[in-house]
Amino acid sequence: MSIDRAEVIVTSPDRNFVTLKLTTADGVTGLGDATLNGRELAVVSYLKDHVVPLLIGRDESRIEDTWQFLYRGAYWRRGPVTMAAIAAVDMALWDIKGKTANMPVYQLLGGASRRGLLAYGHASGKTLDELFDSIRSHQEQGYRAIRVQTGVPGLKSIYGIASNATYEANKGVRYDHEPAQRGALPHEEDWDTRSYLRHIPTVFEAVRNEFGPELPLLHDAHHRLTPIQAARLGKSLEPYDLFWLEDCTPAENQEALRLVRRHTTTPLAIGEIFNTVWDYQQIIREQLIDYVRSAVTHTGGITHLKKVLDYASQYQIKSGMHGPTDISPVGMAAAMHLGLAIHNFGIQEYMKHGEKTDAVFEQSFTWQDGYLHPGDRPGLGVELDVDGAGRYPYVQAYLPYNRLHDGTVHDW
Ligand code: CS2
Ligand code: MG
Repeated sequence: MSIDRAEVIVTSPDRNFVTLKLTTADGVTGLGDATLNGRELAVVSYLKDHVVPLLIGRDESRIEDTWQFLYRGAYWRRGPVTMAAIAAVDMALWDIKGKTANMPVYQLLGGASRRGLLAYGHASGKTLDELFDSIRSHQEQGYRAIRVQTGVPGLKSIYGIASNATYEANKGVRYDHEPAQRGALPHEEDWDTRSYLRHIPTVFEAVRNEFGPELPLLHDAHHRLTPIQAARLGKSLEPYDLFWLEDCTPAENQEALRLVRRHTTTPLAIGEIFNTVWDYQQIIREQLIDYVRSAVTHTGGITHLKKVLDYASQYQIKSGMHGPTDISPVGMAAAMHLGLAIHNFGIQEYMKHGEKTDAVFEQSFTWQDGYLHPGDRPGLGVELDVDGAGRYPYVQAYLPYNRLHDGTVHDW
Protein backbone atom coordinates (compact mmCIF):
# COMPACT_ATOMS: atom_id res chain seq x y z
CA MET A 1 0.00 0.00 0.00
CA SER A 2 1.09 3.61 -0.16
CA ILE A 3 0.04 7.09 0.85
CA ASP A 4 -2.17 8.47 -1.86
CA ARG A 5 -3.34 11.79 -0.37
CA ALA A 6 -2.20 14.20 2.33
CA GLU A 7 -4.41 17.10 3.41
CA VAL A 8 -3.66 19.82 5.96
CA ILE A 9 -6.97 20.89 7.52
CA VAL A 10 -7.19 24.12 9.54
CA THR A 11 -10.36 24.75 11.53
CA SER A 12 -11.34 27.09 14.37
CA PRO A 13 -14.54 25.85 16.06
CA ASP A 14 -13.74 27.06 19.62
CA ARG A 15 -10.07 27.68 18.86
CA ASN A 16 -7.60 27.02 16.02
CA PHE A 17 -6.62 23.43 15.22
CA VAL A 18 -4.31 22.02 12.52
CA THR A 19 -4.92 18.42 11.46
CA LEU A 20 -3.05 16.30 8.92
CA LYS A 21 -5.23 13.72 7.15
CA LEU A 22 -3.47 10.96 5.23
CA THR A 23 -5.33 8.59 2.89
CA THR A 24 -3.83 5.37 1.51
CA ALA A 25 -4.40 3.97 -1.97
CA ASP A 26 -6.90 1.60 -0.33
CA GLY A 27 -8.82 4.49 1.21
CA VAL A 28 -7.66 3.96 4.78
CA THR A 29 -7.34 7.34 6.52
CA GLY A 30 -5.18 8.53 9.41
CA LEU A 31 -5.29 11.76 11.43
CA GLY A 32 -2.49 13.66 13.14
CA ASP A 33 -2.56 16.78 15.33
CA ALA A 34 -0.13 19.57 14.36
CA THR A 35 -1.56 22.40 16.48
CA LEU A 36 1.06 24.84 17.84
CA ASN A 37 -0.80 27.48 19.83
CA GLY A 38 -0.35 31.00 18.46
CA ARG A 39 1.96 29.79 15.64
CA GLU A 40 -0.40 27.42 13.84
CA LEU A 41 0.20 28.65 10.30
CA ALA A 42 3.95 28.05 10.53
CA VAL A 43 3.28 24.32 10.92
CA VAL A 44 0.66 24.43 8.15
CA SER A 45 3.31 25.77 5.76
CA TYR A 46 5.98 23.33 6.98
CA LEU A 47 3.57 20.48 6.27
CA LYS A 48 2.01 21.74 3.04
CA ASP A 49 5.10 23.21 1.40
CA HIS A 50 7.77 20.78 2.57
CA VAL A 51 6.46 17.52 4.06
CA VAL A 52 3.33 16.60 2.08
CA PRO A 53 5.28 16.30 -1.24
CA LEU A 54 7.55 13.77 0.51
CA LEU A 55 4.69 11.57 1.74
CA ILE A 56 2.83 10.80 -1.47
CA GLY A 57 3.72 7.29 -2.64
CA ARG A 58 5.49 6.35 0.61
CA ASP A 59 4.81 2.98 2.28
CA GLU A 60 2.57 4.01 5.19
CA SER A 61 3.54 0.92 7.25
CA ARG A 62 7.15 2.13 7.77
CA ILE A 63 6.53 4.50 10.71
CA GLU A 64 10.06 4.51 12.24
CA ASP A 65 11.71 4.90 8.84
CA THR A 66 9.40 7.80 7.94
CA TRP A 67 10.16 9.42 11.31
CA GLN A 68 13.92 9.20 10.74
CA PHE A 69 13.53 10.37 7.13
CA LEU A 70 11.61 13.49 8.20
CA TYR A 71 13.91 14.20 11.20
CA ARG A 72 17.37 13.50 9.70
CA GLY A 73 16.41 14.21 6.10
CA ALA A 74 15.37 17.77 6.94
CA TYR A 75 18.97 18.49 8.05
CA TRP A 76 17.57 21.19 10.34
CA ARG A 77 16.40 19.36 13.46
CA ARG A 78 14.30 19.84 16.63
CA GLY A 79 12.23 22.87 17.53
CA PRO A 80 8.45 23.26 18.00
CA VAL A 81 7.46 23.69 14.33
CA THR A 82 9.48 20.77 12.98
CA MET A 83 8.52 18.42 15.80
CA ALA A 84 4.80 19.28 15.59
CA ALA A 85 4.88 18.56 11.84
CA ILE A 86 6.67 15.24 12.35
CA ALA A 87 4.27 14.41 15.19
CA ALA A 88 1.25 14.85 12.93
CA VAL A 89 2.66 12.48 10.30
CA ASP A 90 3.58 9.96 13.01
CA MET A 91 0.13 10.00 14.64
CA ALA A 92 -1.59 9.61 11.25
CA LEU A 93 0.59 6.60 10.40
CA TRP A 94 -0.17 4.92 13.75
CA ASP A 95 -3.88 5.63 13.13
CA ILE A 96 -3.64 3.92 9.71
CA LYS A 97 -1.66 0.99 11.13
CA GLY A 98 -4.31 0.46 13.82
CA LYS A 99 -7.13 0.55 11.31
CA THR A 100 -5.27 -1.79 8.96
CA ALA A 101 -4.61 -4.21 11.84
CA ASN A 102 -8.15 -3.66 13.10
CA MET A 103 -6.79 -2.77 16.54
CA PRO A 104 -6.79 0.31 18.80
CA VAL A 105 -3.30 1.85 18.78
CA TYR A 106 -2.66 1.01 22.46
CA GLN A 107 -2.80 -2.68 21.50
CA LEU A 108 -0.01 -2.08 18.94
CA LEU A 109 2.02 -0.38 21.70
CA GLY A 110 1.91 -3.47 23.88
CA GLY A 111 -1.64 -3.47 25.23
CA ALA A 112 -3.22 -1.90 28.29
CA SER A 113 -1.12 -1.55 31.47
CA ARG A 114 -4.11 -0.22 33.46
CA ARG A 115 -7.91 -0.01 33.26
CA GLY A 116 -7.91 3.77 32.76
CA LEU A 117 -5.92 7.00 32.96
CA LEU A 118 -6.14 9.17 36.09
CA ALA A 119 -6.71 12.71 34.83
CA TYR A 120 -6.58 16.16 36.38
CA GLY A 121 -8.72 19.19 35.60
CA HIS A 122 -8.17 22.94 35.92
CA ALA A 123 -9.83 24.64 38.84
CA SER A 124 -9.26 28.37 39.08
CA GLY A 125 -10.59 31.57 40.55
CA LYS A 126 -9.69 35.19 41.07
CA THR A 127 -10.75 34.82 44.73
CA LEU A 128 -10.72 31.89 47.19
CA ASP A 129 -14.52 31.60 47.00
CA GLU A 130 -14.43 31.40 43.22
CA LEU A 131 -11.63 28.85 43.45
CA PHE A 132 -13.51 26.67 45.98
CA ASP A 133 -16.57 26.72 43.70
CA SER A 134 -14.41 25.70 40.76
CA ILE A 135 -12.81 22.83 42.73
CA ARG A 136 -16.25 21.57 43.78
CA SER A 137 -17.54 21.78 40.22
CA HIS A 138 -14.56 19.75 38.99
CA GLN A 139 -15.15 17.14 41.71
CA GLU A 140 -18.79 16.96 40.58
CA GLN A 141 -17.51 16.36 37.02
CA GLY A 142 -15.66 13.32 38.39
CA TYR A 143 -12.10 14.68 38.60
CA ARG A 144 -10.03 12.89 41.27
CA ALA A 145 -7.07 15.29 40.91
CA ILE A 146 -7.20 19.05 40.50
CA ARG A 147 -4.85 21.77 39.37
CA VAL A 148 -5.21 24.97 41.36
CA GLN A 149 -4.57 28.41 39.80
CA THR A 150 -5.65 31.66 41.43
CA GLY A 151 -5.50 35.39 40.97
CA VAL A 152 -2.75 37.26 42.85
CA PRO A 153 -3.62 40.49 44.69
CA GLY A 154 -2.24 43.45 42.74
CA LEU A 155 -1.99 41.66 39.40
CA LYS A 156 -4.59 42.54 36.74
CA SER A 157 -4.42 39.19 34.97
CA ILE A 158 -2.44 35.98 35.41
CA TYR A 159 -2.05 32.65 33.61
CA GLY A 160 -4.90 30.24 34.14
CA ILE A 161 -7.41 32.83 35.34
CA ALA A 162 -9.93 34.31 32.94
CA SER A 163 -8.88 37.86 32.10
CA ASN A 164 -11.63 40.47 31.93
CA ALA A 165 -11.20 40.52 28.13
CA THR A 166 -12.04 36.79 27.99
CA TYR A 167 -15.03 37.38 30.27
CA GLU A 168 -16.54 40.05 28.01
CA ALA A 169 -15.79 37.98 24.90
CA ASN A 170 -17.63 35.02 26.42
CA LYS A 171 -20.49 37.03 27.91
CA GLY A 172 -20.00 36.02 31.48
CA VAL A 173 -19.53 32.31 30.82
CA ARG A 174 -16.39 31.31 32.79
CA TYR A 175 -14.04 30.26 29.99
CA ASP A 176 -10.64 30.38 31.61
CA HIS A 177 -9.28 27.47 29.70
CA GLU A 178 -8.16 29.17 26.53
CA PRO A 179 -5.02 31.30 27.02
CA ALA A 180 -4.70 32.24 23.32
CA GLN A 181 -6.95 35.19 22.64
CA ARG A 182 -8.36 35.91 19.20
CA GLY A 183 -7.16 39.21 17.82
CA ALA A 184 -4.55 40.90 15.65
CA LEU A 185 -2.03 41.34 18.49
CA PRO A 186 -1.14 39.56 21.75
CA HIS A 187 -2.44 40.88 25.07
CA GLU A 188 0.13 42.28 27.50
CA GLU A 189 -0.20 40.98 31.05
CA ASP A 190 1.53 42.12 34.22
CA TRP A 191 3.65 40.06 36.60
CA ASP A 192 5.25 40.38 40.02
CA THR A 193 7.09 37.38 41.47
CA ARG A 194 7.28 38.60 45.07
CA SER A 195 3.47 39.07 45.37
CA TYR A 196 2.94 35.64 43.79
CA LEU A 197 5.43 33.92 46.15
CA ARG A 198 3.75 35.53 49.18
CA HIS A 199 0.24 34.60 48.01
CA ILE A 200 0.38 31.04 46.64
CA PRO A 201 1.24 29.21 49.91
CA THR A 202 -1.71 30.92 51.62
CA VAL A 203 -4.00 29.62 48.86
CA PHE A 204 -2.86 26.01 49.26
CA GLU A 205 -3.22 26.29 53.03
CA ALA A 206 -6.82 27.44 52.54
CA VAL A 207 -7.54 24.69 49.98
CA ARG A 208 -6.17 21.97 52.28
CA ASN A 209 -8.21 23.36 55.20
CA GLU A 210 -11.33 23.32 53.03
CA PHE A 211 -10.86 20.05 51.09
CA GLY A 212 -8.62 17.98 53.40
CA PRO A 213 -5.29 16.18 52.91
CA GLU A 214 -6.21 13.47 50.35
CA LEU A 215 -7.18 15.38 47.21
CA PRO A 216 -4.21 15.39 44.77
CA LEU A 217 -3.42 19.05 44.04
CA LEU A 218 -1.25 20.38 41.22
CA HIS A 219 0.02 23.87 40.42
CA ASP A 220 1.59 25.44 37.33
CA ALA A 221 4.16 28.18 37.98
CA HIS A 222 4.27 28.55 34.19
CA HIS A 223 8.03 29.19 33.77
CA ARG A 224 8.04 32.47 35.76
CA LEU A 225 10.52 31.96 38.60
CA THR A 226 14.29 32.00 38.87
CA PRO A 227 15.81 28.77 40.21
CA ILE A 228 16.14 30.11 43.77
CA GLN A 229 12.58 31.53 43.70
CA ALA A 230 11.38 28.13 42.46
CA ALA A 231 13.28 26.46 45.31
CA ARG A 232 11.60 28.80 47.79
CA LEU A 233 8.13 28.13 46.35
CA GLY A 234 8.66 24.38 46.35
CA LYS A 235 9.75 24.53 49.98
CA SER A 236 6.88 26.78 51.08
CA LEU A 237 4.38 24.38 49.48
CA GLU A 238 5.79 21.23 51.12
CA PRO A 239 3.28 21.32 54.01
CA TYR A 240 0.45 21.06 51.47
CA ASP A 241 1.75 17.86 49.84
CA LEU A 242 1.38 18.79 46.17
CA PHE A 243 1.10 16.09 43.50
CA TRP A 244 3.41 18.31 41.47
CA LEU A 245 4.72 21.83 40.93
CA GLU A 246 4.93 22.43 37.19
CA ASP A 247 7.31 24.52 35.07
CA CYS A 248 8.74 26.16 38.20
CA THR A 249 11.59 27.75 36.22
CA PRO A 250 12.46 27.99 32.49
CA ALA A 251 14.42 24.81 31.80
CA GLU A 252 16.46 25.63 28.70
CA ASN A 253 19.29 25.59 31.20
CA GLN A 254 18.66 22.09 32.55
CA GLU A 255 21.17 22.62 35.40
CA ALA A 256 18.80 25.17 36.93
CA LEU A 257 16.81 22.29 38.40
CA ARG A 258 19.78 21.16 40.53
CA LEU A 259 19.35 24.25 42.73
CA VAL A 260 15.60 23.63 43.04
CA ARG A 261 16.13 19.96 43.90
CA ARG A 262 18.66 20.86 46.55
CA HIS A 263 16.06 22.83 48.50
CA THR A 264 12.72 21.05 48.11
CA THR A 265 11.08 17.62 47.92
CA THR A 266 7.95 18.96 46.20
CA PRO A 267 7.60 16.78 43.05
CA LEU A 268 8.55 18.62 39.85
CA ALA A 269 6.95 18.38 36.41
CA ILE A 270 8.52 19.92 33.31
CA GLY A 271 8.50 19.58 29.58
CA GLU A 272 5.39 20.87 27.83
CA ILE A 273 7.53 23.19 25.69
CA PHE A 274 10.22 20.57 25.11
CA ASN A 275 10.29 18.86 21.72
CA THR A 276 12.83 16.02 21.82
CA VAL A 277 14.56 13.60 24.21
CA TRP A 278 17.60 15.85 24.10
CA ASP A 279 15.73 18.55 26.00
CA TYR A 280 15.40 16.02 28.86
CA GLN A 281 18.73 14.20 28.80
CA GLN A 282 20.32 15.87 31.83
CA ILE A 283 17.22 16.44 33.95
CA ILE A 284 16.21 12.78 33.59
CA ARG A 285 19.74 11.38 34.05
CA GLU A 286 20.25 13.49 37.20
CA GLN A 287 16.76 12.69 38.54
CA LEU A 288 15.88 16.43 38.57
CA ILE A 289 12.20 15.95 37.65
CA ASP A 290 9.48 13.50 38.58
CA TYR A 291 7.09 13.93 35.65
CA VAL A 292 7.63 14.31 31.89
CA ARG A 293 5.12 16.90 30.68
CA SER A 294 5.52 16.55 26.93
CA ALA A 295 2.50 16.12 24.65
CA VAL A 296 2.54 13.70 21.72
CA THR A 297 1.70 16.67 19.46
CA HIS A 298 4.80 18.68 20.34
CA THR A 299 7.38 15.90 20.78
CA GLY A 300 7.61 14.17 17.43
CA GLY A 301 4.56 11.96 17.91
CA ILE A 302 3.92 8.61 19.59
CA THR A 303 7.16 7.14 18.21
CA HIS A 304 9.44 9.75 19.82
CA LEU A 305 7.55 10.47 23.05
CA LYS A 306 7.51 6.74 23.79
CA LYS A 307 11.32 6.82 23.59
CA VAL A 308 11.44 9.77 26.00
CA LEU A 309 9.15 7.94 28.43
CA ASP A 310 11.04 4.66 28.11
CA TYR A 311 14.22 6.57 29.00
CA ALA A 312 12.44 8.26 31.92
CA SER A 313 11.17 4.91 33.20
CA GLN A 314 14.74 3.84 33.96
CA TYR A 315 14.82 6.69 36.51
CA GLN A 316 11.31 6.00 37.87
CA ILE A 317 10.11 9.23 36.28
CA LYS A 318 6.51 9.14 35.14
CA SER A 319 4.39 10.66 32.42
CA GLY A 320 2.25 13.74 32.98
CA MET A 321 1.24 14.50 29.41
CA HIS A 322 0.21 18.03 28.48
CA GLY A 323 -3.52 18.14 27.65
CA PRO A 324 -4.91 21.68 27.46
CA THR A 325 -7.50 22.71 24.87
CA ASP A 326 -4.76 23.58 22.38
CA ILE A 327 -3.99 19.88 22.07
CA SER A 328 -6.65 18.77 19.61
CA PRO A 329 -8.94 15.75 20.14
CA VAL A 330 -6.56 13.81 17.85
CA GLY A 331 -3.53 14.73 20.00
CA MET A 332 -5.48 13.84 23.15
CA ALA A 333 -6.45 10.45 21.72
CA ALA A 334 -2.80 9.72 20.86
CA ALA A 335 -1.80 10.67 24.43
CA MET A 336 -4.43 8.31 25.86
CA HIS A 337 -3.30 5.35 23.73
CA LEU A 338 0.34 5.91 24.71
CA GLY A 339 -0.57 6.52 28.36
CA LEU A 340 -2.60 3.32 28.56
CA ALA A 341 0.24 1.18 27.20
CA ILE A 342 3.34 2.49 29.00
CA HIS A 343 4.20 1.24 32.49
CA ASN A 344 5.42 4.57 33.91
CA PHE A 345 2.13 6.44 33.48
CA GLY A 346 1.62 9.14 36.12
CA ILE A 347 -1.34 11.34 35.28
CA GLN A 348 -3.01 12.93 32.20
CA GLU A 349 -4.02 16.60 31.93
CA TYR A 350 -7.59 16.81 30.66
CA MET A 351 -9.24 20.10 29.79
CA LYS A 352 -12.56 19.58 28.07
CA HIS A 353 -12.88 20.93 24.54
CA GLY A 354 -15.79 23.13 23.54
CA GLU A 355 -19.06 21.85 22.03
CA LYS A 356 -18.24 23.04 18.51
CA THR A 357 -14.90 21.24 18.67
CA ASP A 358 -16.59 18.03 19.83
CA ALA A 359 -18.98 18.34 16.89
CA VAL A 360 -16.15 18.68 14.33
CA PHE A 361 -13.99 15.91 15.87
CA GLU A 362 -15.98 12.72 16.46
CA GLN A 363 -14.29 10.95 19.38
CA SER A 364 -14.55 7.49 21.01
CA PHE A 365 -12.74 8.03 24.31
CA THR A 366 -14.56 7.61 27.63
CA TRP A 367 -14.39 9.65 30.85
CA GLN A 368 -15.66 7.74 33.84
CA ASP A 369 -15.18 8.06 37.57
CA GLY A 370 -12.13 10.27 37.08
CA TYR A 371 -10.45 8.00 34.52
CA LEU A 372 -10.00 8.42 30.77
CA HIS A 373 -9.88 5.51 28.30
CA PRO A 374 -9.12 5.92 24.55
CA GLY A 375 -11.78 3.38 23.56
CA ASP A 376 -11.34 0.24 21.48
CA ARG A 377 -12.10 1.47 18.01
CA PRO A 378 -9.34 0.57 15.50
CA GLY A 379 -6.69 3.27 15.17
CA LEU A 380 -6.75 6.38 17.35
CA GLY A 381 -10.59 6.46 17.49
CA VAL A 382 -11.16 10.00 16.16
CA GLU A 383 -12.78 11.06 12.87
CA LEU A 384 -12.81 14.62 11.50
CA ASP A 385 -15.92 16.07 9.83
CA VAL A 386 -14.09 17.89 7.04
CA ASP A 387 -17.18 19.81 5.88
CA GLY A 388 -17.97 20.81 9.44
CA ALA A 389 -14.35 21.93 9.91
CA GLY A 390 -14.70 24.06 6.79
CA ARG A 391 -17.39 26.11 8.49
CA TYR A 392 -14.86 27.49 10.98
CA PRO A 393 -12.01 29.25 9.19
CA TYR A 394 -8.77 30.13 10.96
CA VAL A 395 -8.90 33.15 13.29
CA GLN A 396 -5.66 34.93 14.26
CA ALA A 397 -4.97 34.37 17.94
CA TYR A 398 -1.96 34.94 20.16
CA LEU A 399 -0.85 33.82 23.60
CA PRO A 400 -0.36 36.79 25.93
CA TYR A 401 3.06 38.03 27.04
CA ASN A 402 4.24 39.51 30.33
CA ARG A 403 5.91 42.75 31.35
CA LEU A 404 7.23 43.51 34.83
CA HIS A 405 6.37 46.77 36.57
CA ASP A 406 9.52 48.38 35.15
CA GLY A 407 8.52 47.37 31.62
CA THR A 408 10.86 44.37 31.24
CA VAL A 409 9.51 41.45 29.20
CA HIS A 410 9.08 38.39 31.43
CA ASP A 411 8.24 34.72 30.87
CA TRP A 412 4.52 34.29 30.41
C1 CS2 B 1 -0.45 25.16 30.39
C2 CS2 B 1 -1.04 25.43 29.05
O1 CS2 B 1 -1.96 23.38 30.57
C3 CS2 B 1 -0.88 23.83 30.93
O2 CS2 B 1 -0.15 23.25 31.72
O3 CS2 B 1 0.85 25.37 30.59
O4 CS2 B 1 -2.30 25.91 29.23
C4 CS2 B 1 -0.27 26.37 28.17
O5 CS2 B 1 -0.29 27.65 28.68
C5 CS2 B 1 -0.85 26.35 26.79
O6 CS2 B 1 -0.86 25.07 26.31
C6 CS2 B 1 -0.08 27.23 25.83
O7 CS2 B 1 -0.52 27.06 24.58
MG1 MG C 1 1.71 24.07 32.00
